[in-house]
Amino acid sequence: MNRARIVLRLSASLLLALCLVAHAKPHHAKAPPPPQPLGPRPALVAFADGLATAQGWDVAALREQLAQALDLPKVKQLILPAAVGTAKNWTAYRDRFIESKRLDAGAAFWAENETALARAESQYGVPAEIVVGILGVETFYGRITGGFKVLDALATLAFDFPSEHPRAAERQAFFRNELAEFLKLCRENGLDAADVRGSYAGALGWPQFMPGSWRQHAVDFDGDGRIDLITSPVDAIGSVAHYLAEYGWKPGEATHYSVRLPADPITRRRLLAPDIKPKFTAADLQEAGAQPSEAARDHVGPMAVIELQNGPRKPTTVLLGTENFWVVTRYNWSAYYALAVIELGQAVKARRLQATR
Ligand SMILES: [Ca+2]
Repeated sequence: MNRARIVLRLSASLLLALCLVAHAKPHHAKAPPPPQPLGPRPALVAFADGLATAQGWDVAALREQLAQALDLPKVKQLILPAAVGTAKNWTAYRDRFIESKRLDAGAAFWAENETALARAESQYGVPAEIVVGILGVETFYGRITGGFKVLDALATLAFDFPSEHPRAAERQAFFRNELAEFLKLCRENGLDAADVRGSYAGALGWPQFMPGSWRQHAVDFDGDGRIDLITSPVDAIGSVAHYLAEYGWKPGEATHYSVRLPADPITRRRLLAPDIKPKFTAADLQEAGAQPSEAARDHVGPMAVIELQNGPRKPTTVLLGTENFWVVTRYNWSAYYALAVIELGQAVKARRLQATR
C-alpha cells in the first residue's frame, strides 16, 4: 500500500476524531435551555400584592405580569463581582473610552447640543465636559443603551438573585425596590413595561439611570412636559447635571490634582485607606510627607489620595481627588470610572476646540 496514502488517511481520520472531540466539548453539546418564566413564587406574589395594593393597581394583573417575567441566567452571571486577584489596569480601561471614534461622536454630540449643555451648566453649575464625559462612557452618546428587557432583568435580580454573591440579601432588596420604581416609572411616563430595554442591571436610556434615580433626579429639560431619558438627549443632559448638583457638585472646583506620595509604606497605606472619600487637607498631606502640586496646595477643602493600578507590573497612577471627584463616583462607585469620565470630557473638549480653530 502506498505509504503516503496511509498517512493521508490517518490524518483524515485523526482530523475527523479531533472534530468529534471538539464537538463533544460541553459548550458544543447543546444550546443553553431558553429562559423560563419566574412563575408565581411566594416572594413574587407577596411583592405584587403589596405594591399593587399600595398603588391602587389591579393585583391579579401585576401578579400575572411578574410571574411571566423571564428568569435570565445571563443577568445572574453578569451581576457577580469580578474574580478576586484580577489586577486592574487604568491604562487599558482608559483606552477603551478615550479613543478616536468616541471623541468624534462626543464632539458631534456637543455641537448638536451646545445650547442644552450651556443651559445645564448655568442652571446646575456642572461643566458641559463632565456631562459629555458621562454620556460618552455610559452609552457612547446614546448608541449603546442595553439590550435586556428591563422587566425580566429586574424581576430576575429581585426574586432569583444569585445566592453566591457576597452581598446577596442586600442587593436583592435593592433590586426589588428598583423593580417597584420601574413599574411606577412606566405608568407615570406612559411606557410599556414589557418593551423597555436597558442594561442587565436595569439601567435605562442615554444616561443609564436606574429607575429609582430616574424618578428622583431626572428632569424634563426640553420642556415637552415629560421626562424621557430613552429618546431625548436634552432630558438626559439636564438630568445628569441635576443628579451631580444634587450630590453636591461645587461649581468652579477642580476634580483632581497631581501628587507625589512619600515612599514610607505605612504612611502611604494610611493616606490610601479612606479610598475615594476626601479626608485630607493640603496641609495634612504635606505634614505626612506627600508633595501635592502647587494648585492642590491652594485647594480649600478635603481631598482623597487615589491610587489606580496599571496591571500587575507597571507603576500605579496616583492622584488627589476633590469633593467633585467624589461626586462623579456617585454615578458609579469607582475611581477608574470617574477618571475615565473626566478625561473623556477633557479630550472631547480639546477635539472640539481643535475643530473650531
Ligand atoms: Ca422632555
